[in-house]
Amino acid sequence: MHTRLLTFSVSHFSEKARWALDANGVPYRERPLPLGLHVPYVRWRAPRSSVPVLEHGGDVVQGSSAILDFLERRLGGVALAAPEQQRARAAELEALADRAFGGGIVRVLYDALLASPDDMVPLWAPDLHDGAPVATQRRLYRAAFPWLRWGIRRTYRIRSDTVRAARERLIAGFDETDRALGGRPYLLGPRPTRVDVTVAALLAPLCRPREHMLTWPREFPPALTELVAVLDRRPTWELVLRMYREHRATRPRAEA
Ligand SMILES: N[C@@H](CCC(=O)N[C@@H](CS)C(=O)NCC(=O)O)C(=O)O
Repeated sequence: MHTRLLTFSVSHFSEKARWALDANGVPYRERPLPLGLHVPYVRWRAPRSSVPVLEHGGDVVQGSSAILDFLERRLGGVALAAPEQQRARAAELEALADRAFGGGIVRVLYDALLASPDDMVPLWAPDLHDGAPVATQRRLYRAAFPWLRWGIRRTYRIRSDTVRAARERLIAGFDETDRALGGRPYLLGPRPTRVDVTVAALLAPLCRPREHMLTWPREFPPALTELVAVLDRRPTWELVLRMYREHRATRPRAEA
């Protein structure tokens, strides 16, 4: 039966789904979609335009958490399942991470990085050595950059007030996940679960773990450098780096 994951290479919610599929050894093909043109393609198959979308036989599942649920319930992929008695807590923490880190990172990072096509274009069209015509894609993204920047700012409602609120939510999210860790190795205790994968995948664009398949900009603009100074070395940040180092070393690395 064919299993296909529709993504953007750069999408951190797609990374969450990709990681869960990989961790469970589920064979699938990834179809990274071109930014902007993804809208009609995804809407033709699913209710909204967002990725990730999992297609498995006749089933179409949209949204990273729904994909992880489908993986557990329908494909027997329980490697990252939360222990039965902690299911409610797991759902609560995953929702917090989706909101504070998933939503927060998009606004804060795009607001800063959309200033420079040199930062963004290699992330939209990474060289993953898969034969994709990367040079052509990059040329097209560069040509369409002003239009894409406008569309992204509009889609995610990126304005100074929403970016400020996203930054605050992001920091408050760290407060909560630091507290939840409480000195333990993982958010629900002694072994990693989908909650840790969610936090790691969604914060990766900020924490920039070396094992990530994308090469994030080493030099951040000042707004992001300041945010990094507030958050690095905190337990949640350490968790992200450790999750990638110890549980995600299998992906090919992209050249910027
Ligand atoms: N709650 C969704 C959020 C997905 C999401 O925001 N996806 C972004 C990429 S990271 C996207 O597809 N944005 C473009 C669009 O919505 O058309 C999930 O968990 O999958």
